[in-house]
Amino acid sequence: MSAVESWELRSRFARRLAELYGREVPAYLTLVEVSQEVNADVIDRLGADAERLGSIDRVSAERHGAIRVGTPEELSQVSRVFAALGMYPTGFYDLRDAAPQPVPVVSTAFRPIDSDELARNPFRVFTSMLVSQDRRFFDADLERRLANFLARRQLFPDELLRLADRASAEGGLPPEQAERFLDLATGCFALSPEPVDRAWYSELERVSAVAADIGGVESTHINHLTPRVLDIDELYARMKSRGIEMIKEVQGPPRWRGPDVLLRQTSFRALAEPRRFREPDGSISTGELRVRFGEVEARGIALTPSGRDLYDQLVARVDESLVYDPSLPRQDAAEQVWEQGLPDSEVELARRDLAFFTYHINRDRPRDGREPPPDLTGLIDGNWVVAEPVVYEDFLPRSAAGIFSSNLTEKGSVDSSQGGTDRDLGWLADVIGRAVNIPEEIYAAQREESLRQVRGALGPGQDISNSP
Ligand code: OOG
Ligand code: NI
Repeated sequence: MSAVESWELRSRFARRLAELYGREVPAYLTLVEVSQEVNADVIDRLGADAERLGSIDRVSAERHGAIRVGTPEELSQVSRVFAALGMYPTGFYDLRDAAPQPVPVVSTAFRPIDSDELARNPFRVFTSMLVSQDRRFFDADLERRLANFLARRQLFPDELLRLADRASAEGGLPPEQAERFLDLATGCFALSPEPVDRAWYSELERVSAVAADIGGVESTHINHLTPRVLDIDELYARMKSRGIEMIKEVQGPPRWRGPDVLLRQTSFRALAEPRRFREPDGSISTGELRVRFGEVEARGIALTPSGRDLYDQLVARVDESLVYDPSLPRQDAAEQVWEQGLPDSEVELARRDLAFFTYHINRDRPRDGREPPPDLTGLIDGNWVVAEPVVYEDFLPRSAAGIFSSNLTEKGSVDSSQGGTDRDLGWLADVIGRAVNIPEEIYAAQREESLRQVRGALGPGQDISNSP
């Protein structure tokens, strides 16, 4: 029998996690059901246009997960598991000084990079690591006790790591080993039945509920699994009408008449789940924790660095207008700002180099004897090329912080008189032992490759720069 390749491992792993999470958090199944209803309705309404940012097969299967680990070593181990699945660290997110609430973690996303891998299965996992060295959150004594606690646990068994390394080296695993690998890998993300040490958990919770969820328990677990939906406002309304308490708003760009860009997300509040506790007197009791929740997202077009700058300016403008008029719903304020600030068509986003597209020769262009113009704007305007939007495959730090904080019950405590601890993409790469990809570079390379082909087809003398 031939090997199970890494893309197939990834798609089977994503399915296994979904089954696990559906058993553990049944509300997840409702979310998936409603997402699928909404997607089917959008396809009925818009036909092929609905698939402009991904085929319905890809979108229906698409999920992202989130996990949280405690130490650099745990992060480097989980990165070996993800590498076996063809998922590589991409992007660096520092949530420690995030508004509305700082969270003592830095994060990256493990995801496929190549477009054909993404098309096969785009499963990605937002992965956060506790920064217990950060004095704004943890004093030296707590840091030391956290380090001791975390050093005693092993999240990923040796057998799993060995199989993972073999899968990475060989691009897959023989069927039997693949099965074993998937059993072990999925098992690592199940909620642990081990009792939680009440006093220790509560002490960490006073600093940060996320710190308690990471460093107060014996294992990690999948925190949420997020389906992709084609109309997130419709989904939000339908969930509410089913009586499910959603967070206040959709995070990210507003609903508006122009193209969807980046990422819009929303979630329902974490549900109370029964957990066992070890009380200070040694007895075992049952209680509950609210940690895991449901999230859903709609993906738009990836923005170029200048598009992203513009996006950040627009967000700042929305924030300002809400300072002047706090009674305004954020959606309304943002929609106004968007209409004034962002081009409302794909072609204009392309012409102004605000969003990423791949370019392809327009085979339907009638031959009129003209020579193709030398620049990209000319090629777009003269219908020589068609532009296909590049989907944003990453995350937004502000939305991530919003999602984290809307699900925290305890406020936590931050001592801002203390300095932070430096963490950046390079530091993360050292910890993981492999390069951390920069999202914008991946998108730019895709665009560049398409332009190389356009140049080839139009013949020499075409010096198309990739920025109009
Ligand atoms: C991660 C929160 C961020 C997203 O989609 O932005 C996130 C977490 O709660 O661990 O998942
Ligand atoms: Ni998420």
